[in-house]
Amino acid sequence: MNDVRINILIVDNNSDYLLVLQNYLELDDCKIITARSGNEALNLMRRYEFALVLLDVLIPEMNGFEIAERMRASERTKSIPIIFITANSLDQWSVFKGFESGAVDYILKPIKPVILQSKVRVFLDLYQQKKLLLIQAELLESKVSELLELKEVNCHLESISALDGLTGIPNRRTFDQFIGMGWKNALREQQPLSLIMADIDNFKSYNDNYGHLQGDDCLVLVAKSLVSCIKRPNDLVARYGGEEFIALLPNTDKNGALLVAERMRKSIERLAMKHDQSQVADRVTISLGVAEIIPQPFDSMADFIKIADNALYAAKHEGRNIVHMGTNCQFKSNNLFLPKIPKSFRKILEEVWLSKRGRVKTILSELLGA
Ligand code: GH3
Ligand code: MG
Ligand code: MG
Repeated sequence: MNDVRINILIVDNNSDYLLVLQNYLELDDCKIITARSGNEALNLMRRYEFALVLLDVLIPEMNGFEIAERMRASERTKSIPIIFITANSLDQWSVFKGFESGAVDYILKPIKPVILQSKVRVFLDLYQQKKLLLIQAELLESKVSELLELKEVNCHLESISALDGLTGIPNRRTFDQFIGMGWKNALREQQPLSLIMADIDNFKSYNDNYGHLQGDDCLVLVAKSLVSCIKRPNDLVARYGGEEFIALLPNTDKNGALLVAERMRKSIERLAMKHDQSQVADRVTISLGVAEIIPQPFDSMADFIKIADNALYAAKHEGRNIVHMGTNCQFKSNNLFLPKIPKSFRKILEEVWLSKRGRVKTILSELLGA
């Protein structure tokens, strides 16, 4: 077992006196080590850690003050507190002035055990407090660096995460990337692009009735079932948020999208998950909104998503557990130039854009600048 006692070094050339001091300092938590010369003392200080050094001032060859000077010169020993033991009067106190205050004291011979013990105790307490502070500082430092590392890992995971943590299907970030690509392709190839937005009916009361954990299980099953309804490799079903899901169907027109949406609605119904509090059925159901578009140069993707969202809202309004087809009549481009361009002129511009996409920006700026 490791010796956890605190080391105290006593330096005196007189063996009898060393014995006396040793006897005075028989403290349970201390280990007394002795040295008879300055060199022996400095060697011991290089090998062991000391909480305190008791130095007799009058040692031949290297006296107590010289030993102390050498201690101050070394990084390892410079902060070890010293108690000088002197037979002389306080005249010598001026010599101590060069030392750091608080780390040095003196005791006069003949030594009274009580005085020696109380002085030593003060330094030992200081040493223990310093040790404790060091341990706490190290602990704090390692906790801080642990936290920083964890934060970095979390940021990284979040930035690369493409899947929803609960359901394991693509998350909204992935959807945003896919719709961006799908939109560009549909615009370039002038192919239809469809969206289905689905939302679980009366899901709040499902949670209230069966608890959040069962609510989570329900979300996982719904997600799985919705994914099983899409068949083409380029289709994507993602968790859009809470109990909302979204499907992106490239190269799919209104009829195709309605077919998939109805398949989704039925698949959830067929799961037959009991929902006593539903206003619609005895089981979990979903409502769906569908949007379709062949994007044009000035169309806005955000408005397209809004159409699906509005269609979903209409499905809820019409009684839930149904599919509602959105209309593009509320479709508005968010392009800032548009209000200034007459409708007929816009059609021409769009045609120009489709045939000469590379130059359209220049043409536009020329036209609008004129
Ligand atoms: P509506 O038919 O109009 O959609 O009604 P609703 O109750 O489904 O809709 P509302 O927006 O009022 O409530 C949605 C609820 O979905 C709120 C919340 O309790 C639940 N929810 C959202 N995300 C989670 C989730 O990750 N886990 C669970 N268990 N519940 C969720
Ligand atoms: Mg809902
Ligand atoms: Mg909702």
